[in-house]
Amino acid sequence: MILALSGGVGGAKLALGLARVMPPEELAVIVNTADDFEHLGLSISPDIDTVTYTLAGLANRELGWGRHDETWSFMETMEALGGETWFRLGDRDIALHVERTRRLNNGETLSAVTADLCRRLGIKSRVVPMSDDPVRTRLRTEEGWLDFQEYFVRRRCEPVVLELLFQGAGAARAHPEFLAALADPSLQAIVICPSNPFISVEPILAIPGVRQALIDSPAPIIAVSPIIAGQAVKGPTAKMMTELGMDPSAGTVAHRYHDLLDGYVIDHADMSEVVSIDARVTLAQTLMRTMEDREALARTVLDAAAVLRRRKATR
Ligand code: FO1
Repeated sequence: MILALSGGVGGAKLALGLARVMPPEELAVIVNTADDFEHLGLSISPDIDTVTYTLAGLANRELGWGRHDETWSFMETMEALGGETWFRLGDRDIALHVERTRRLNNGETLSAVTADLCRRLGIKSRVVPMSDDPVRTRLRTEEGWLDFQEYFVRRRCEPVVLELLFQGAGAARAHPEFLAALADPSLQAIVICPSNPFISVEPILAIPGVRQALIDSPAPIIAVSPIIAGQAVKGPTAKMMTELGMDPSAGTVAHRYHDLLDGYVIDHADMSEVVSIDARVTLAQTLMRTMEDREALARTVLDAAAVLRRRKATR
């Protein structure tokens, strides 16, 4: 089995690559839920939806979120009625939010609803929320504290970020399937996808016991850099790093994961970073434009993990 930690668009791309180059039922994706929020009376889980739509082949690849087969009558009518339209909800997408909200209000857990919706969408891999307890990213900016989607969508990541807070992380319980996978001797690799380390990966690591369970796991941990030549492929990663006083580089991300990494995959453009990284580095093309790119990077990650597993076993 392969475990992938994912959030956002980059994570979903690699998760799809992995699901296509291995038996998809042997892949479990642990998804960040700290981007979740309540909006228009709906419980919205963007990173779960990005992975779900991507694995189901329904994702809008231009936007990086939502569905490709979308219409916008609901949003147009909300506009006409003076409702909130800064967070765009397509007509098909909104059915998912309405149905998930109904089931959560009926007392089902986020993971149970997610598993059932993925089954209905024909997804063979497991998509598991990092926790069924609420965790919410909040950002202290020069304009005060902002909820995540307020910062990310409404303000288009413009405010300068001074501090991040994962509200509720300290009281959240890692999902049992997540912890069971980490302890499973048949686990072949733990892949930290090329997601934003601050807003997609660190909320997962902030849950009590997760970091230690990762370190104790028999499986090697291999991350893919979300930064190529000092730039984020998508989203505010590099901007956040600079604002938080860090050098926006592949090496800095590796240092953020410090004691966790056995392996690290960086782009050929970042070859000079190799010397500063305390893990087994693999150079690859990490920009995923095509399906072939996604599959090639996934194969590279799995091959590197196989080498690391042999080394870990002999230690
Ligand atoms: N991102 C935007 O930049 N603008 C939007 O209007 C927007 C709507 C949206 C609706 C559903 C959904 O699942 C995601 C949506 N996103 C939108 C993306 C979302 O904010 C991000 O994918 C994550 O929160 C960050 O990874």
